[in-house]
Amino acid sequence: TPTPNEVLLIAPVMENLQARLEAAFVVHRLYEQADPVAFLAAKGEAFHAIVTRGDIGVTTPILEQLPKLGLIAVFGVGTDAIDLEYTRQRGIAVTITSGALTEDVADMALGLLLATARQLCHNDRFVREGRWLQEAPGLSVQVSGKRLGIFGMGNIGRAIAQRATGFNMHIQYASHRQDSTLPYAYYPDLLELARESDFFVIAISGGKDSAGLVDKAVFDALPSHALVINIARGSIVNQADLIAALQNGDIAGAGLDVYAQEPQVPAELLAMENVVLQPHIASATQETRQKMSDIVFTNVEAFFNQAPLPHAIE
Ligand code: 8YV
Repeated sequence: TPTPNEVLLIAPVMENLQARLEAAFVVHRLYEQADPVAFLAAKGEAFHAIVTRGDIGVTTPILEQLPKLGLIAVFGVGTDAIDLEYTRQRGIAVTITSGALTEDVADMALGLLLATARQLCHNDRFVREGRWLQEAPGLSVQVSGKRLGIFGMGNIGRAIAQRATGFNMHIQYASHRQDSTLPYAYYPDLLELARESDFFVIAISGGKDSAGLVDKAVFDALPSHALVINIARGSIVNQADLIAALQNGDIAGAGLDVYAQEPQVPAELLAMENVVLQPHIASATQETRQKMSDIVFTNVEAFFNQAPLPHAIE
């Protein structure tokens, strides 16, 4: 019997990964089907592996149309857009690009913090628009030495803390559990952490357990001079509460890479000078995206070779 080698691509990934997949397997692009439902009904049986992105995942109705599925290879680390209870039940393996993007996402957290506090984007506009010729630039906010609250102490949270150490910041965190090997102050209560933070960085995983955890109560607890940075998932923040907190002056600014409904960014945020906006690109460096591509390919290849999957999650 011929080895099944058909891969379903749920959303576009890096060009060279698509090319490598196409050279080795038969690839079908779900996002290019005029009628995806009819396509899956006719063809669903053929697919043993799918490739998708962390921010897109795959819906359970699609998985239900793929009775032979054995692998979901995720281009990213987030699994919040996949029902893992369902995949476990069916014995579908899930691989992620663990380790590849930690440093870049932590770099982006610090970049957003510096850009927001030191008003880099605002002042870039100030220079480009010729306003420097007419008036003096305003004063910004010091970063070094401040109290940094990190919500989430996984690999990315740790990498952020490590960088913040170089800025002599007082690092403290809230997380589902304390790690006593870390030299940072642990707050079991998120609101306590918020009260003691000049900067508040969100670095926990997305998903139903963390949905909406950063809401009005957190914004009220933060000092009014606080800056909020999110490099994790838009779903963790109640976006309407965030907008209200910025409008009311309950917090002083925000640096965001992620949003509730990407790529939609609310007009209220677009209009605010004290908000720095990025289009979900924390992991989007050439180096990291290449590593992510290699990891995805390696896992798909291992799967079809019936070899152990190097990046499977439990
Ligand atoms: C990527 C991400 O932007 O790792 C994740 O979960 O959200 C990001 O690294 C995404 O997966 C690729 O589009």
